[in-house]
Amino acid sequence: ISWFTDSMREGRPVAVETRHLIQDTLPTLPEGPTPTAVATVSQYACQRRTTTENNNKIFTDAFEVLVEIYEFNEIEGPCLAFRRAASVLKSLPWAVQCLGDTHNLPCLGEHTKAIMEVRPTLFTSVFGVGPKTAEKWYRRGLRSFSEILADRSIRLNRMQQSGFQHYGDISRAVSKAEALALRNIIDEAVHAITPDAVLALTGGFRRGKEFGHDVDFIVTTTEMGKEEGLLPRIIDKLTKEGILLYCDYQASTFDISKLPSRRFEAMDHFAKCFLILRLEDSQVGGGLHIAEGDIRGWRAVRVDLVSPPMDRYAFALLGWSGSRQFERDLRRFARMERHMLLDNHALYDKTKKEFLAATTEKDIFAHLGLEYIEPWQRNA
Ligand code: DCT
Ligand code: MG
Repeated sequence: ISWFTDSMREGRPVAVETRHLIQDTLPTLPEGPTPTAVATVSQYACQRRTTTENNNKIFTDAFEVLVEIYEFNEIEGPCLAFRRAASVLKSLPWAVQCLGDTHNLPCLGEHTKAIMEVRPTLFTSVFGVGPKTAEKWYRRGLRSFSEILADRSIRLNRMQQSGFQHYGDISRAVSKAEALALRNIIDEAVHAITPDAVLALTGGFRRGKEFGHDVDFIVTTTEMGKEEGLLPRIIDKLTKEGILLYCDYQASTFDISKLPSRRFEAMDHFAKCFLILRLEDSQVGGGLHIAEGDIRGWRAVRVDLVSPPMDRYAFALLGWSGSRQFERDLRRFARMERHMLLDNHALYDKTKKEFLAATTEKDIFAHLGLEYIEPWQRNA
């Protein structure tokens, strides 16, 4: 795998026979099933309990590398297949010991022998650089950050400039202590603006993860309508505090009359902002998660704030708590098994032709006829 990811990073074209890659990670496994591996596992992540404890990391890492490659090449079928396979393995309270262990598991079928060329994913690791731009740069013969930064014909947009400027910090994982310190900072800011503010830490940290790539928050007010203008005021406050390094604010385009949304996995319409904030060492219990020898005393961190109206809070919280695979399967389950449409805004019953209200996540699980799954069990 490290040979493979290194090749990808260096942008070397790599022809890969995918089945070999997977099987090379399983060479010493005996054939027959071990007696512990018999319990039935649902094909839906929302009927599995997936904690951060991953007993099959060696396999899920391999699958996730493949997912990345297929995703980059926009080949959906195998991408989804490997994603589901990785997700099933993450839910197992035991480690797969032999190939026979996987016989009764869902989503682990025979996969196509795809031989493909890998293109540079190095550039897409920069905040603000998508696959299209990365490909364009690569085609021009550019192979490193310094070549891009030195190329005068390249105009970086504001987001990409910040992406390069804070590359080291942003590509470094955010610790739980850093996430909690940021919660204090945001909490102080919103409560100075309005006393009826509601703030929730969401995303991976709500699922109990120790590290994340960013910190996600939902922020709103108990009084409906008052959430409008809340994010601009928070942004203003963070600017005055001198800790706002980058901000991309997107106003709400939420329109209740346009629900239910047919577009599967469409981005939600709530007001949101994608930020880079400056976090001081003194603000973090136990100190910043920075490299040894880094004496700046601060680091940059990616933070997302989403601001739904209060009557949409439970849907937004459920949607932003992830994991992405858990959300995908929750929606698929709603559609396939219940004839309902679920997204970050609402739950719609197609049989009864009505919206189902919810003030908590438990309400939504109950509407779907699902056992409640705690956030820390949603690491699918
Ligand atoms: N999400 C969403 N709509 C978006 C973006 C994200 O509903 N436009 C959901 C999917 C998962 C959750 O919000 C948080 O997204 P990420 O921060 O990408 O994932 P994470 O689980 O928090 O992972 P990480 O720890 O790497 O940040
Ligand atoms: Mg996150």
